[in-house]
Amino acid sequence: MATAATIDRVGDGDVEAFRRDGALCLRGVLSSAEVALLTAGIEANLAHPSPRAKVASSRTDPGFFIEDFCSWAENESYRRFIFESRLGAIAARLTGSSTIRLYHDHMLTKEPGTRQKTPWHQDQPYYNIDGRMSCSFWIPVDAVSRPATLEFVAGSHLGPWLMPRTFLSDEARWFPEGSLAELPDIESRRADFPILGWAVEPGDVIAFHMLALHASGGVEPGRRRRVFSVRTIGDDIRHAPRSWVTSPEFPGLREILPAGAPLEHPLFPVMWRAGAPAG
Ligand SMILES: O=C(O)CCC(=O)C(=O)O
Repeated sequence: MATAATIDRVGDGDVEAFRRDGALCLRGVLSSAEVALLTAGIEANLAHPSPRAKVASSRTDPGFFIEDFCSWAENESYRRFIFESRLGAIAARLTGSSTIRLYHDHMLTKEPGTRQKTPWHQDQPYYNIDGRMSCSFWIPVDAVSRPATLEFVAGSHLGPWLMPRTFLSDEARWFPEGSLAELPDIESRRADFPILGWAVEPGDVIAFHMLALHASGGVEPGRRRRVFSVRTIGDDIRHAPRSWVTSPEFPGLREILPAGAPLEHPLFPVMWRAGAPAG
């Protein structure tokens, strides 16, 4: 799938930006065939959501925000996209890892006119993993405007873990109340934070660290915002079973993979390994 036009897109400056800011936009990384493959995967997913799918907008929202998780094993287009694109190689370069595994996939579609914003949060406190070598990709198959796109607080991935809460009802269902610092009120003091964000086109990919604080806007009437996220993990990531239900959940994993173990398990297949022949 990777073509001459899609290779050698990640330079030293990109690696520096990822490590300094915790997020960067890589332009034109995907070919039109890869975007078409991913679009087919998202449409198949929307037509047949898994039992893990969640509606993340309220009933009164004029649009609709739907998320689904961990669908790669049953969605052939997702599977081909994840394992045949250069995302694994890019994650290896950005994180400095010798092996990149898939952690999970996450579809996030906002239909036209969705008002529901995605509140500021870090991803890793919702997960069952410790370690720093992480790279998630936020991959739109539709053009996304600057007001609707994913935004980041630059450098926040270097700071502490912050309290994860439910997006709609603001409840602490993961770490117990008081056990992590609360998020600052970024929206009411935006000028005080180094906020990054990029309007994006199909083919562009946003890469970010799982501790980077991020949020997104609603979408304009008449514009869909279909996004697929590929979450990848590198060399130092370890299993951190929790006493609560993580998002996403990996049922039964705690019984077979001890705390502190690398995620060397078929649930987390290798996407890229140093020295392996290109596929
Ligand atoms: O797409 C969105 O609105 C939110 C995305 C997000 O939070 C993520 O990919 O971790």
